[in-house]
Amino acid sequence: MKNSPVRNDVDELRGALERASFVVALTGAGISAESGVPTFRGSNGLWRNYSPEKLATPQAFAKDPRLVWEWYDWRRSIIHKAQPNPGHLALAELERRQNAARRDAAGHGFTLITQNVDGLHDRAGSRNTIKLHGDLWYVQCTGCGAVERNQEVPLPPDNLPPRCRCGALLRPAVVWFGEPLPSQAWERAVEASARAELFLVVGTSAVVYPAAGLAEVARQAGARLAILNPEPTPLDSAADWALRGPAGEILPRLL
Ligand code: BV8
Ligand code: ZN
Repeated sequence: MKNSPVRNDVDELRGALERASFVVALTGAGISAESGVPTFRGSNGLWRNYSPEKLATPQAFAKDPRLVWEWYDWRRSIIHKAQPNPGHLALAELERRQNAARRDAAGHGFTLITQNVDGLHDRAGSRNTIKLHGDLWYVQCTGCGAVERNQEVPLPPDNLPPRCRCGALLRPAVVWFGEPLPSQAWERAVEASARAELFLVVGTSAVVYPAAGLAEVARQAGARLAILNPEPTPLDSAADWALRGPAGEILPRLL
């Protein structure tokens, strides 16, 4: 546990960011909140009074694939209209700066790890993003395993749940509760977190594992931790900085 008080100084964190050679950012649904995308556990996250934890499971899909697809279709229609916000854009700019610095000094770099499935980091220009929980713009066949991009919004109601050419049900290519994370993404995320000098945790309630555990991997390896969230999180007490505010406001001030 940390003994010095947690600091909330943006200028100090900006200084640490400028000096850091390898930076990692872990993002959650909160970074997309200012783009109008409901968060998982926030008050506006509910859909027809279902809790996401109940819908984002293989059991819910097995029981009622149409209901689960109606939820994803609703989220896809919101995300389709949403725009990346200054928080997404700032992380894309940070990646460009860190990579430019890398050309001068070895070891410089930046890795973005996201729990989000909305694709807004891609649309903001982030390049080497590790998607721990998949991407709702891809579908996966429960029969033949084929994975393909599907950006149809809305999905035709008479074709819900959608089916593969092989006849089996298609599912969103995302990780549900109780399912393992894609091993390659997870290994890359652990490797980057263990190299980080500075680990930013942006817009996540840090309750979902193993994703939230990456902050501990980084801290154990000597990284300093900065939490950016309007609300307190379980990681705050272990953090060097806890900046209380929206990501769209704080991240641009760090550049
Ligand atoms: C696994 C994809 C093992 C789908 C998601 C008991 C039973 C079963 C499982 C478990 C259990 N106890 C623990 C577990 C493990 C479970 C887990 O952690 N559960 C939690 C709820 C306790 N984890 C799993 O099941 C994982 N798999 O463990 O597998 C295994 C291993 C081998 C073999 C077999 C099995 C899989 C977890 C992945 C689940 N899928 N999403 C989809 O999106 O549809 S997780 C889901 O939660 C989203 O990805 C989301 O990103 C993620 C985390 O939530 P947050 O991003 O943090 O969002 P949230 O709404 O919670 O918070 C938003 C935050 O933003 C808030 O703090 C808010 O203050 C802040 N905010 C708001 N506005 C702003 C802001 N911040 C900044 N700026 C703003 N403007
Ligand atoms: Zn198929």
